[in-house]
Amino acid sequence: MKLRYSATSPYVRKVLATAIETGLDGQVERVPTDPWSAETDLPASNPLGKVPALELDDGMVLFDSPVICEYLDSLHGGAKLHPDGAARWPALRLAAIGDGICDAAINRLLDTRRPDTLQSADWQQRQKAAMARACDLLEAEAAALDGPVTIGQLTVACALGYLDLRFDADQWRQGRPKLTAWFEAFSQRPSIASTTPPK
Ligand SMILES: N[C@@H](CCC(=O)N[C@@H](CS)C(=O)NCC(=O)O)C(=O)O
Repeated sequence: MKLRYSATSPYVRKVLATAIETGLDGQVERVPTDPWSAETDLPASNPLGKVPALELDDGMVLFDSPVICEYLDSLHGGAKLHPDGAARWPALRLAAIGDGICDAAINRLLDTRRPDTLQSADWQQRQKAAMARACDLLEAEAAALDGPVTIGQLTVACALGYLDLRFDADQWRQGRPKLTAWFEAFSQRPSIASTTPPK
């Protein structure tokens, strides 16, 4: 399997963390890819032009990180990151919150990179507010982050790591002691510690 990846993408990080947690890291060849490069051939793999994209040995390409993570989770016999039964929906809900933080953060970041005259303060504020509300929910529901590791915790950890990378000035830890403590502890896991994005 070949993973089209960029080292700073939180979605890619989640896929790499999933590969490590599932023991499949050695089977995933990493292909550095800049989705923003004019020369990139990424759209030939993923017409949406986004990383991550996972090229399988039979030629099929999987994209959108939740699909890739669930695929990797289907390939091993250990404890599942996408549990069945009652634990499934809380795990997927956490994952959706984490992915949503990333979506809002990237929307906001991309707007800050537009020419000044094209930027929208309202749009950036809307994304910032969504990020803050999602972090507030995680603080209020911090107990849900305990327990066996799932795709939910991995996604949230990658999202908070992305806030540290791109929106350090927001100081997401402020007023959120439970989430802060959980993140510091969870970040010791090899799957998270070894995938920290470069500053
Ligand atoms: N929903 C997608 C989001 C992927 C995504 O937005 N990736 C960014 C990098 S962090 C990208 O490749 N952007 C290029 C573009 O939007 O053209 C997923 O979960 O995989």
